[in-house]
Amino acid sequence: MFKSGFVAIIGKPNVGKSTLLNLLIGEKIAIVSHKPQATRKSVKGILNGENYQIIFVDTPGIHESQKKLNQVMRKYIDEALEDFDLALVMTDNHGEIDEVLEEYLAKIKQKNKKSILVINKTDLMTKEQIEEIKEKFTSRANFNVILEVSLIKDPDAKEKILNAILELLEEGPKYFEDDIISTETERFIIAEIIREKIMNNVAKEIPYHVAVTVEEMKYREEKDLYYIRANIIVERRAHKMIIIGENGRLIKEIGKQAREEIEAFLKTKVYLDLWVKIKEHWTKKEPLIKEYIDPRF
Ligand SMILES: Nc1nc2c(ncn2[C@@H]2O[C@H](COP(=O)(O)OP(=O)(O)OP(=O)(O)O)[C@@H](O)[C@H]2O)c(=O)[nH]1
Ligand SMILES: [Mg+2]
Repeated sequence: MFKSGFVAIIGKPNVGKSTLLNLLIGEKIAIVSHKPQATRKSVKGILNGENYQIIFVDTPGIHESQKKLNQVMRKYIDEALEDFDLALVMTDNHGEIDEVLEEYLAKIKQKNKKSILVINKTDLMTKEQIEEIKEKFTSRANFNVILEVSLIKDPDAKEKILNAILELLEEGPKYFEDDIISTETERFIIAEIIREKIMNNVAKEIPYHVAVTVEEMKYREEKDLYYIRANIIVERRAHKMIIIGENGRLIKEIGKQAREEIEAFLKTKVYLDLWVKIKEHWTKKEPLIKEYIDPRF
């Protein structure tokens, strides 16, 4: 029997959803940050086995805020929960459940879909804390399976989660060709790699006002490298100055880290040309948000 299905990965920000997607797929397709709200749109990853195909949908962390950018991000979570076969609800050592997460748990229940609770980051928890979190979640929703893992410390975390998913998935068709691991474009993944380096190198709130778009990407045969030109879009002049840094030091470091990772991703040499542009109030304007966070628009 061939099994397949769409698995929506949902949870509060920073619980490890994107870490899980990358672990399951075996390649880095989603960015990871110690800062919350790293993921801004849903990212699909496809895992093929001999008798199965699983399409994982990583989503932005569930978070209540009236800010326009957050509202657009929420739409991606809603979209992922429009049509799915199994929900993988993830939490971490904080075990946070708030009203919005409860809304989504209710939605899963109402759709009568199967679900798995993954309690992640057990490396940071005592047994008692794990039990407390388990109780908190099971008193609010029914899960078919509950798993306790540390994605970064348990060598068998991937196998545990994958086996639980395969148990619950039903017979289904192959939706994608075998050689596709993601439906995201190269340009999107490259822009995200750059944004990840900004998130992890630039202090405080600034990364929340930053978007990255890849404007040009071409192979230069004579030099045997990819020329990639990307814009780092900020809202204010002060943010531009901070990202550039004294004598351009910070942007150089961001560029170096991003280039190395893009080279590993494309498996070629890369010349990365970064430009910081100011677009006032872009995080308040829906058409601009969509254009900047999702190359489909
Ligand atoms: N200690 C510990 N940290 C972990 C574990 N799994 C993931 N992390 C870290 O948790 C942070 C958040 O991980 P992400 O995968 O970006 O979390 P996310 O849920 O996708 O976050 P958003 O995209 O913001 O919603 C990163 O710094 C990860 O390295 C774990 O098992 N233990
Ligand atoms: Mg994420």
